[in-house]
Amino acid sequence: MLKIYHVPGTRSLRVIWLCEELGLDYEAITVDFSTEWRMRPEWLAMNPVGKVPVMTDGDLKLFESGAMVQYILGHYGNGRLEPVHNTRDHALFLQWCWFAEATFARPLGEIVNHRRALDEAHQSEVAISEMQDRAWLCVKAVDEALASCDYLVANEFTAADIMTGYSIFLVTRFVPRELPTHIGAYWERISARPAWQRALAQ
Ligand SMILES: N[C@@H](CCC(=O)N[C@@H](CS)C(=O)NCC(=O)O)C(=O)O
Repeated sequence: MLKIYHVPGTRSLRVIWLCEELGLDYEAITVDFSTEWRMRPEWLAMNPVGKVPVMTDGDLKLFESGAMVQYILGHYGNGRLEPVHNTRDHALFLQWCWFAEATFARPLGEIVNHRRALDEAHQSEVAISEMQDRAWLCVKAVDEALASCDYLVANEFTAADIMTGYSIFLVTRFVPRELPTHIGAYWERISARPAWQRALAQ
């Protein structure tokens, strides 16, 4: 069975959301998010940089949320929630999946890290605002992509919406600005999905 090492509010939500959408059996194991706990040799053996999530399937261990999503689609998806491989739509699907983590979630994660790692006297509102601006460029890119469609790829809900949806969730928590029209409606649409609601409740 898939075991997902989970901390509420973190990227493990992507993996749980996907399992819920696909109706897969999985075990969510909630772990401690303190730096002390994550930097213990036992956890570093699970994730070499001491982050979450981690997912195991038998003796396979993965420590990148996007890789977990692609592995689950490949092994248990039966073609659901992704376009046919080696098509133009699949290329766009890969682009949005990577964009969601490598470009969009990056400044948002750094806002969280900045606030957690530094005491208040050393936190820089200028640095945080710069990271929020970087995230906002991504918000605008997603907004524009959704101007004439309901979902990012082939106008159907796919795992690219799960990857991106989690990044938008971070925006709603760490960037105090109102989402533009299209991405705002999209977030309402995808966050109303029962599978996301069940993931959030874990
Ligand atoms: N690219 C990694 C990022 C993992 C990551 O940054 N996880 C956050 C929680 S969502 C974390 O563990 N942060 C603690 C830290 O960086 O110290 C992924 O997608 O799994």
